[in-house]
Amino acid sequence: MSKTFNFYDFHPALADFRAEVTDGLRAEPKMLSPKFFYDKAGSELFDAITELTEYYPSRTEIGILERHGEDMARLLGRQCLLLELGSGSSRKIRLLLDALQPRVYMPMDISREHLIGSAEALAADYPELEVHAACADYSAEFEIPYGPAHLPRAAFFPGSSIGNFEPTAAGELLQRVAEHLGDGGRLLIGVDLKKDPLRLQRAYDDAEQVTAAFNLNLLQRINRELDGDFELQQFSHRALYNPQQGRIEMHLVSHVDQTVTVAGERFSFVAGETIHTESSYKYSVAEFQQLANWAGYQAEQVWTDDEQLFSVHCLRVDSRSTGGRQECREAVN
Ligand code: AVJ
Repeated sequence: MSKTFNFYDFHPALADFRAEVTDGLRAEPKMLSPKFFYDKAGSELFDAITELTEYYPSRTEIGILERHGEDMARLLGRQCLLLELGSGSSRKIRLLLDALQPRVYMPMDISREHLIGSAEALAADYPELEVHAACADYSAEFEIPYGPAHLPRAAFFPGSSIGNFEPTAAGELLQRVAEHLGDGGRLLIGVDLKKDPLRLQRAYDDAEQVTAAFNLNLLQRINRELDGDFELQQFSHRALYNPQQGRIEMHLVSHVDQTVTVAGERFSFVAGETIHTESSYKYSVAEFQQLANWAGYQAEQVWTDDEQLFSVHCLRVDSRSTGGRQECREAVN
């Protein structure tokens, strides 16, 4: 076992899940946040997605990390406190640990069981490393539960999970991360690139229907945790690329007119109506650098694969670089 393994539980309360879901189902159009995908079954389905032929992001990012990990480690600096947002199975960080040798690794994820299992396994494999795992929703304000002031800070935010946020919210999240890092701190972040819409669409609507199961699992979770009565056969998965917004959208489409009860409240659907369950924004390198600039970072380096499918950016917190007056939306459009 490693020197230190600590676990901090800031998992959102069931009451918050209930309030967000019922608000989202009352809204027009209906929507649910993709952060709710990741219960135990959802995290396992997501791991299965990363193995699919069609889903290029994970394997492409891993290829970039394998190829350029040494350079990345040099930029981030040894002996740092390393925060990871959305650490999931902590598979990618392993590619950097030998070169980076951080003092403290602080994985943060909303999926509690998945986080504990992965962080414990990592702590066992790296006995010199102090591991402080935090179950938290990083889309809201979040705390750094353990932060010795003398350690330089870095953050890792892989997988293009930043794409789940509307550009304005993405900029605000990057700003909050910058505040935690402090001036001179570095953020290594994976960002999926704009590309052929058909390729994108296939990545989110695979032949084996794993992504469909991942999307529909959200209804099952609501049935179980919020006493819902969604009939899963009455909904289907839809993924489409929205070129105006530069994002993949995932929806659950109601096959028929129907009424569903969740947490004692009734919600009506007309045939063809959808629940918008996820957006996954895609950025060109220049668009993302502009967003980063707006959030108070200097773009330091960017790595891509040969096919230009995916990018990994190294950003340096530089509070003078903020494009503060400019609207974040403008920065990316
Ligand atoms: C984990 C948010 C990066 O947007 O590609 C995969 C989630 N959704 N297939 C993504 C996801 C459908 C994934 N992120």
